[in-house]
Amino acid sequence: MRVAVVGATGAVGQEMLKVLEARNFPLSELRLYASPRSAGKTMAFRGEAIPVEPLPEGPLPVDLVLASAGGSLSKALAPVWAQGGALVIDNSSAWRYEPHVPLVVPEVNRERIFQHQGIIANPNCTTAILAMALWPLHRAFRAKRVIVATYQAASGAGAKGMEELLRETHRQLHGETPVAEVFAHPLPFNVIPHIDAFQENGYTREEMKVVWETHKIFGDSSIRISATAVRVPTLRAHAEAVSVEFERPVSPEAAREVLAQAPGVEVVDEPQAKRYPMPLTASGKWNVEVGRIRQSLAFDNGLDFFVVGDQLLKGAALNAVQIAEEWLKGP
Ligand code: A2P
Ligand code: 11C
Repeated sequence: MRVAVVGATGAVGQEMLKVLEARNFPLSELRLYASPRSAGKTMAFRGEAIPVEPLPEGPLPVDLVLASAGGSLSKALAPVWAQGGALVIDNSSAWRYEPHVPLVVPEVNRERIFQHQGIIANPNCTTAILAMALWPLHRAFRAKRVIVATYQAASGAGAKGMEELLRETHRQLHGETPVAEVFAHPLPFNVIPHIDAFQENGYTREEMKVVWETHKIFGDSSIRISATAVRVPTLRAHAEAVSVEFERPVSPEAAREVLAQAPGVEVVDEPQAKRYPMPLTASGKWNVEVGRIRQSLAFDNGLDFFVVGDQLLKGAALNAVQIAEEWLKGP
């Protein structure tokens, strides 16, 4: 298995290398691609320094492409890589909404992997993290309505977003006027209810991605979903406060039992011991943390809970590598 990571030097690309190494992915050759700006760099993998190559315009000499270098690049080049014989697992939003492109969280819709026509899309991080907790509950109790408010880390805006948060925090602590280039406003000591572009319906594209992608991954467009997506000054784990109305009766105890059996989910729900999901504890973890599970005061058959996942891992690199692993295992 010859593997390419496109966008290897980015926030997600760097995690892809770490995940491939940590999970001992069966690859015979690894090629790393980025922009010409990264020419001359090397990256460590299994004790070797692998050169970062400028991305060529044509096909890549590999069997699997893990791409995370932005939507416009994937839109133009993913079909070229696929026609060259590689399976492309694309982390951008370029292909997610094409009917013939599977959009996959393996714990939810693994079977879709085997219907690919050369490209498989990796979901938006906010959606993937929500899906990990919502899917097992949906299977057990049938979700009717979902209301979610997010607390999204700087890493969602890539390495530049993380750098801006650290740099501007430092500047602000030293009395300098903060500058916002990546984010719409200075992020340190702030929260910004604006991620991606505003749509005609008043929601942002990030908020609509949660709706569109959850429907596609679950194969069920009947669930009514509303989201408010908010950027907060954390580095790399997204948190989400979720309220769900179910068709069937539900209790926090029953939900905890279901979630305790769900792969990729860790129930962290001992409030009296100050144990609940947090970016601080979820960062660097493969599992998403779910807790604060309680009966809704607003809905009959309703639950409120809090889910936190590493945006760069289950929200991006880990999910992409898991799709590749499942593809290798076969249907
Ligand atoms: P580079 O580091 O050379 O700019 P992030 O989302 O963290 O900003 O990362 C984006 C990734 O996509 C980086 O690896 C970046 O490489 C890569 N990238 C951006 N533009 C291109 C391009 N035109 N060709 C190849 N890689 C690109
Ligand atoms: C953010 N969720 O936190 C975005 C980043 O559709 O893959 C990922 C955007 C996407 O800013």
